[in-house]
Amino acid sequence: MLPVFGHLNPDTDAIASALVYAHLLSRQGLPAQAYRLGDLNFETPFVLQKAGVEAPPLLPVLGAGTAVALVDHNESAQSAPNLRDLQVTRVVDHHKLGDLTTMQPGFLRFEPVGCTATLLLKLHREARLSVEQADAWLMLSAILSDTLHFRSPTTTPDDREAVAFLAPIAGVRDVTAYALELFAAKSDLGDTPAAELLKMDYKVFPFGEAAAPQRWGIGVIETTNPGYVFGRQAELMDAMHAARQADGLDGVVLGVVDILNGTNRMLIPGEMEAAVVQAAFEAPTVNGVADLGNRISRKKQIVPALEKHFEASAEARA
Ligand SMILES: [Mn+2]
Repeated sequence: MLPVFGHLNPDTDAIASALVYAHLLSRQGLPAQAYRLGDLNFETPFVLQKAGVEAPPLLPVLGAGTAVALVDHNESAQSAPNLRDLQVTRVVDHHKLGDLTTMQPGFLRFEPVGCTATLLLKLHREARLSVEQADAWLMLSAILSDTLHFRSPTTTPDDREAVAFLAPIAGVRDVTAYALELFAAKSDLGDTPAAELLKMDYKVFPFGEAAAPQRWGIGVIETTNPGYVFGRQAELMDAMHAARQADGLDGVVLGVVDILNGTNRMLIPGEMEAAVVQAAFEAPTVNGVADLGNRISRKKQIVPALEKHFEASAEARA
């Protein structure tokens, strides 16, 4: 069985795409099994219940050389800890290419669309396979989640078309109402400890050149209720300081995205982060918060600006 998995700190796309891709490969005669690389967030159990699908099991430790398929990520810092010893044979992803290498020629499908599930629908069509109802639920939900129901600048016409195609198969009559249910589930954070909130949708990115490498942890909380998150600002700041130290990072930031208004106010725990965010985004930090306006996409707006900033500072040093 080919293990198929998405990134650490999985979001709905990472889980749904692993399940759908494993099912698609199995239907095509390549037995595959979906796994997850961490606990589910608050939105995904709602999606799985609607789809009538069980959560995939946690990825066990895989022996060196095991063939694996990746979905919704490709960078080793966001993957299984021993990814470099594994044999990546397939990747379906919509993120920038990171440090991926393969031992053999592989099946790689990368497109700058809003969601991995949009690419999985294309793979169904290219294979001339019908889409089953549970898979339609999973893909539809992942696309609505990743694109914030088309509010994210990562949204493409392909994502919109995929949702229009999948909704009747899933049996969703009112996509807008379903998206709001999804966002309500995502925003129901309860009394989750701050350290968990920080890491719920959190990725580590390497920046800069080899001579002066930087590793930053970038978390995002997408919510319809940002007031709740800012009510816990002090605890979150403590959790960010702790994560920076424990994980040996150069910076940690946490974007708080107001889903319905399409705005991002980022929590900035220290002076170093504040200086970088000022330089990269021209956004001053006031009382620990930098207003990034409508820059709500980590992959399309936050990470590229930081990458550019650290490249420019490397050039300035050279
Ligand atoms: Mn995704």
